[in-house]
Amino acid sequence: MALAESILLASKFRGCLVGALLGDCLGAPYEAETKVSKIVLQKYFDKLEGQYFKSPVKPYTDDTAMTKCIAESLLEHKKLDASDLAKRFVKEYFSDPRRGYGANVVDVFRKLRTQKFVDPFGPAREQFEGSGSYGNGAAMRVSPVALFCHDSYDELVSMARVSAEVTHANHLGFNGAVLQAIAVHQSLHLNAKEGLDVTSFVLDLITKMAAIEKDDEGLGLEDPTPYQTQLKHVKELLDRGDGVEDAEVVRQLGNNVAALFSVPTAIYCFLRAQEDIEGIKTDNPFRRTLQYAISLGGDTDTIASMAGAIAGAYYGHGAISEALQRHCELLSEVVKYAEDLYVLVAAQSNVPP
Ligand code: F2R
Ligand code: MG
Ligand code: MG
Repeated sequence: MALAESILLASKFRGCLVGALLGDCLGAPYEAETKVSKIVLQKYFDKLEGQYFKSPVKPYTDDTAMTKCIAESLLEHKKLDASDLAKRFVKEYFSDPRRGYGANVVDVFRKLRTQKFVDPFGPAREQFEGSGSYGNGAAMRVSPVALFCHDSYDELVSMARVSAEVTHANHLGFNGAVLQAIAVHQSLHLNAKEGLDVTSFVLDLITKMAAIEKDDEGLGLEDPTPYQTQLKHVKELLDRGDGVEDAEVVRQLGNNVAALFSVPTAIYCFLRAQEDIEGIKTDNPFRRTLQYAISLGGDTDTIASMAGAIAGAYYGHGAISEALQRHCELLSEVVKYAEDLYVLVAAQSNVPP
């Protein structure tokens, strides 16, 4: 790989994790609001970007706390070690529980601690009377896996799934994480200077999810290909351009804590924000992605965080406003995780560090 390409890739690694952090920190104040006024959000972002605005740091939530655990585990072990990951999730939660964790995932942490991590997947399988969680908690934290597996698609798919299964045993929970990881991976491999073919981006995701959802054929599901169905809705909405009302986006794609009704939404936000969006005044498509994701309401921190990870991996760190970044708690640590992951990946794949 030429030096210029390696500089770009390093910037994409930072963009991905910083993008996820910004979505979480800036989206968190609006989490669970039904709909967020675009006018209010415009003022919020303008103020944060303003030269003279000094505010307390915007705290991160569980999305970033768990992303941090995955990054640290991969950096230390240079592979995905499910027991280590489980221990880190548990330690992180019990040392800093007030980060807005999912209501039920906390039961997994308690059980893991009680059984002393003998079976890191066991407690997740017991959730919801054995059906497992379909929440988006595994998808929201998966970005470091996509960076770590930059060079290997097959490894990406299996590692994203295993990282998810420590807490999310339901096929919708872990496949949501796999889809989010694939979307970040696609962004990493595209050059923003060449422009994005949004249709190809979605069609590629549909093709890849077809191979993954094949595994669920024996489950007797009402819709055996739920993520492909949602991604087809994403494509239909994109085909209709800027005229689609927010209410319709939420009705078709969802904006809640279920992975099925938030991961495709985050992908749509990134793709729709390639073009201007009515009511959002910025020339910066990264900022547009976050502002639009938050404006849809619902699970704003998580949808903005997932959209931010995909957008940051596509545009790179240089496209993200420094003024917005400096409001976020944990920024320097997150940048360091991205840099260290890049060095690790470069060392393993003959890329200039
Ligand atoms: N928990 C929140 N937000 C609540 C408000 C926080 C507030 N701002 C505050 O600070 O207090 N956000 C975080 O949770 C989401 C990720 O959740 P995760 O990790 O997937 O957790 P869990 O508990 O496994 O699933 C979430 C809920 O989904 C429903 N659910 C999941 N599987 C189900 C199943 N098989 N059957 C029925 N329901 C199921 C449950 O209601 C779960 O509690 C992110 O938004 C993160 O930001
Ligand atoms: Mg959160
Ligand atoms: Mg959330």
